[in-house]
Amino acid sequence: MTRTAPRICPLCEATCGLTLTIGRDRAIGGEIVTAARGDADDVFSAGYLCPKGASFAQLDNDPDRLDRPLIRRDGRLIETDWDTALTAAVDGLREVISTSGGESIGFYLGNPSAHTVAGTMYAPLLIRALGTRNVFSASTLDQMPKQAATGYLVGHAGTFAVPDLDRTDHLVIIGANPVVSNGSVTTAADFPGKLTALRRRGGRLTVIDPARTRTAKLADTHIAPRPGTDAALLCAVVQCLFDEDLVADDLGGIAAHVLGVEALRDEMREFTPERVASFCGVAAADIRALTRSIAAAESAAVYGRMGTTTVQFGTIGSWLIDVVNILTGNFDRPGGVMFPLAPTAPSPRPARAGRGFRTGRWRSRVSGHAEVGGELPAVAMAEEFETPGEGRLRALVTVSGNPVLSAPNGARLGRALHDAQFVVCVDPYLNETTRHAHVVLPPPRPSQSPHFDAILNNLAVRATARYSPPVLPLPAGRPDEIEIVCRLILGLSGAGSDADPGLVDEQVIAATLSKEVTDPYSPVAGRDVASLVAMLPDAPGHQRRLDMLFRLGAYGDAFGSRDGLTFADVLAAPHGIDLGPMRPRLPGVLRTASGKIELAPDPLIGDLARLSAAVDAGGDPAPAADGSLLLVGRRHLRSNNSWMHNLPALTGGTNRCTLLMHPDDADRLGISDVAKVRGAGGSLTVPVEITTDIRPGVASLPHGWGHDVDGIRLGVAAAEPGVNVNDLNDGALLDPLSGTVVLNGLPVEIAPA
Ligand SMILES: Nc1nc2c(c(=O)[nH]1)N[C@H]1C(S)=C(S)[C@@H](COP(=O)(O)OP(=O)(O)OC[C@H]3O[C@@H](n4cnc5c(=O)[nH]c(N)nc54)[C@H](O)[C@@H]3O)O[C@H]1N2
Ligand SMILES: Nc1nc2c(c(=O)[nH]1)N[C@H]1C(S)=C(S)[C@@H](COP(=O)(O)OP(=O)(O)OC[C@H]3O[C@@H](n4cnc5c(=O)[nH]c(N)nc54)[C@H](O)[C@@H]3O)O[C@H]1N2
Ligand code: SF4
Ligand SMILES: [Mo]
Repeated sequence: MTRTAPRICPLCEATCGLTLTIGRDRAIGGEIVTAARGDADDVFSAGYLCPKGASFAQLDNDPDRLDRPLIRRDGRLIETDWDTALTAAVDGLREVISTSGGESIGFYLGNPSAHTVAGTMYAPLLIRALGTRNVFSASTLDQMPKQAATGYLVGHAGTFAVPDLDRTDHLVIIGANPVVSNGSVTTAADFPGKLTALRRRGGRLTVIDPARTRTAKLADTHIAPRPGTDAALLCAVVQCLFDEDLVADDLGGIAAHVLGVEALRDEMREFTPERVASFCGVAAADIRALTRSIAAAESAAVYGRMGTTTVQFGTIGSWLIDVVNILTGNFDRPGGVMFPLAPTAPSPRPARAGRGFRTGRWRSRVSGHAEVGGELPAVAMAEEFETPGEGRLRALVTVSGNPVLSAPNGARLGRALHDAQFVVCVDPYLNETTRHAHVVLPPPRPSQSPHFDAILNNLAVRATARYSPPVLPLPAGRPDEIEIVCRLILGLSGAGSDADPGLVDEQVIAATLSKEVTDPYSPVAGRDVASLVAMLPDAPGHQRRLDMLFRLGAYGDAFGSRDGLTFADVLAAPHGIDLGPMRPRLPGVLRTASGKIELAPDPLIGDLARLSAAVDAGGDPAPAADGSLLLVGRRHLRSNNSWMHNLPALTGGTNRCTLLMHPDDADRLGISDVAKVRGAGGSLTVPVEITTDIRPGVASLPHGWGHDVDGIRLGVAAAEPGVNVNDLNDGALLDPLSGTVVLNGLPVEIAPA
């Protein structure tokens, strides 16, 4: 007997609806997931899935997944029971707090947390309970520059404008490969299909990428710049818009909400296409043609990702992308870039001046890196452990992170964790990072966990309300990830790790509603908190919170005072509820101090001098005979950062850890099959693939590999370990405005092995 159940895929930002097949497994005498296919009825993804989603069953049943918690005894990690593990975790952390203070605990939040209820709705509460400002995450290996740029522009670092993929006439993709990544900081299922649809309706696709990626191969125009130079190229686009009088009349209708156009014009004056051309490795005529094609399009959306953020000028590059959208009249309008409105986001309030966005509210102890978005650079973790003195890190809590592989200089971090007083990892695998833990608390299988995209819905190109309850029951006494995190929170707060985890939710509910009822613009203004709480369902805490958020949100029933969504409605719609396309949201979303879009904020303008100096120094040196190349990253459709190399369905074939090089470079350096690559952080010997799909002077190596260390339990991955590209990187090159490390455009030396 088999049955099926819908489940939103947790494996990337596309949030596809899956249909899981569930059957009895004779060996375990219970139900397991046996297959996954796309859910044709899902209101968001309409049946799309990729190979990762299709391997859901293998992921769920991976024999290397930890079922029981681990605790370190006499130097070895051994299995234990949940009460012992949770008590040990809380006691160990409290001990560090009492002897060295809360600041001596670091917290690292990894990528999969963006896809779990525990990560999105509970991890922030755990950070608060730890009481530390030493917070690190994958954001400073990823999109923090976009957050900072957005913060300066609109006053809030989480209010992103995303490309209106379904309606745009010209999509300009810079430094992203959504045909492989399935999109990022833009949630859209079937990104490849949307690109095809764009072409079919007569629209244009431009891709700017030093590699001729699968996305670039779909483009009408592919521009291959030198890595790390997009900010200069975008300055030239802006300069050209002003110079050729291509700025949209009234900025497409939003000029009243925009400050700083003239200041920006002055700042861009020197960045002519002719000046930046050799630095960018792009002909001035091509930059002018690009500019004119964006300005001439009925609608256009410029979209940038990893290739524009994890670079030396990441924040100004991210800023300039939206500057181009704004100047060409494509900001906050259909077909341009727009602000999504998720069903659990607070319902829109009238425009008001806010506090604006600031960084540097605190600084890292050793290098003095500025705090950005409440975080310090992930690459600063190791030195914070190593360097003696007041405030030294002595403990680390990780939730869904593998920074030893995913961050530069992981070997150094690994040594620091090995010597740390206490390390707690909430993670289902014993891997390169968690092998250093004193306690490992594994979440259950995805099939045993609920799913709701509390973060990604805020980035979705179309609003939907979708929730997946757990598909399979938890074994008795086995906490889910929400309970694991709640029990840590309660243990740290002194309530005891055995207190009712629902207390955490009730506190959030009480605090949220108390604030809402006193806000004159809230849909529940003036109402009685206790009577609102009484309307929430008798259900698990996270469902009570979701019910509250839906009912307070733009599509909600305002706790019975209007027609609208409740959690019960969403639960009753297993394939989701469609809430329509994005709608204009200016000026309501603005929270800058001026209450306007601040087009030329001081910190960004200030960083232009650094860019200008790089342009002057840069030029396009003929590829040096000594083998200096710029290294970029790449992703594979059947890979997911560092943690999905353990599934047989996803390994082998083209999913290999190889160095891509252009034949001109390979010939010049005498490289045919294996190369030695040296960076500031170390060197690696790597198999080479020679291809014209990469710009001369550039090489590409994927990340997340290097599973050849002792003490991990990843049998499949260890059989084909690959090398860890981040061992080449000493983490010293950062985008100063966001603390984000350079992962793309890293200088390396390449020689035959
Ligand atoms: N050179 C280079 N380095 C890069 C990048 C690059 O392009 N080039 N990309 C960067 C980017 S964009 C990112 S986001 C980071 C990612 O880096 P991280 O976020 O640090 O780590 P991941 O490699 O995604 O590892 C995820 C961890 O989460 C665990 N996990 C999986 N599912 C769950 C779950 O449901 N719950 C919990 N608690 N844990 C879970 C896995 O076992 C694994 O240990 O890597 C960055 N590193
Ligand atoms: N299959 C798969 N999907 C994934 C992931 C995965 O590991 N595998 N990871 C997920 C995560 S965590 C993220 S953050 C997203 C990332 O999603 P994307 O950003 O779409 O993915 P990347 O492959 O990193 O694309 C970056 C592109 O930038 C190019 N590039 C490098 N340097 C430069 C530069 O200086 N300028 C320009 N213009 N381009 C440059 C690279 O050649 C590459 O094609 O993908 C997510 N989806
Ligand atoms: S694109 Fe693939 S990994 Fe991403 S959500 Fe869809 S099925 Fe899952
Ligand atoms: Mo990422």
